[in-house]
Amino acid sequence: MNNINIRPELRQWILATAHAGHGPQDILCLMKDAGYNGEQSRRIVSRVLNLPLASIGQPGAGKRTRHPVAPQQVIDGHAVQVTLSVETPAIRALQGLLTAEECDALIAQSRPRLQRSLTVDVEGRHQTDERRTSQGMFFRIGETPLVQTIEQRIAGLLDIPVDHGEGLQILHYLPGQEYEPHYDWFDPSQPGFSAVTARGGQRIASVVMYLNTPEEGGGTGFPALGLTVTALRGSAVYFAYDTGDTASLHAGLPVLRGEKWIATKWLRERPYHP
Ligand SMILES: O=C(O)CCC(=O)C(=O)O
Repeated sequence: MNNINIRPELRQWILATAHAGHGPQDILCLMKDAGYNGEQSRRIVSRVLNLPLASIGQPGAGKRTRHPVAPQQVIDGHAVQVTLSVETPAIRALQGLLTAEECDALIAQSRPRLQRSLTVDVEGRHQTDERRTSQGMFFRIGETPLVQTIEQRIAGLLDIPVDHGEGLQILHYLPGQEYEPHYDWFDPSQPGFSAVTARGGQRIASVVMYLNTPEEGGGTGFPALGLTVTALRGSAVYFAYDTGDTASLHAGLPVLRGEKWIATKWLRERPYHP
């Protein structure tokens, strides 16, 4: 390792890429695309960024969330019950994450701003997509006192700083609308991967909060596990994943009667500054 010879241009590129917000994992992927050997890249990145070799390229190199522990977590005086736990992948059904008043206020504040929901294509561009037929909108981080309160509650519950979160997203589904099975992590083999992970790195966990109770349907399904979490006002499902974790496949199941409102929080391994 001491004899490793690193070209000055490569050293400079690694430092600039790290400075732009990419973690060691992203840098390894880019080096792999450029034809570098995996073990050699780990040693070079470890040396240039002055990080222990053991922490480079291993799962969990970025910040991870702490999974809530049953039966209850109290965050700043607000009690959240853990009513279901799956260990692999880590999934928790959480009761009482939001109060009824908070749910109603989020619906009222977001309703005038709803637009057709989008997905991210393989190039990292936003597109309308027949697999996702809801309407939605994003709050900016800390946009309102209520949004701030919820962001801080999630950060406390999962032990991850608020700035690792993407803006809170509100979604509204009518009967027949759904989000077909998908992953929330970004696929490193897609050409748009570096663009979508340039800020904040990879997604590591999601929290889907139910703002109302649909009359029928509209749960969140995990088809690889045969699990459906029922959408109940004020409750939520939290799930964490590694890149490539196929068990985290999930879907917003079609609403059969009534409507469904949710708030989604996606969390990144590093600070996400829009
Ligand atoms: O609607 C749901 O229950 C899940 C939503 C979802 O998977 C997403 O927004 O990524």
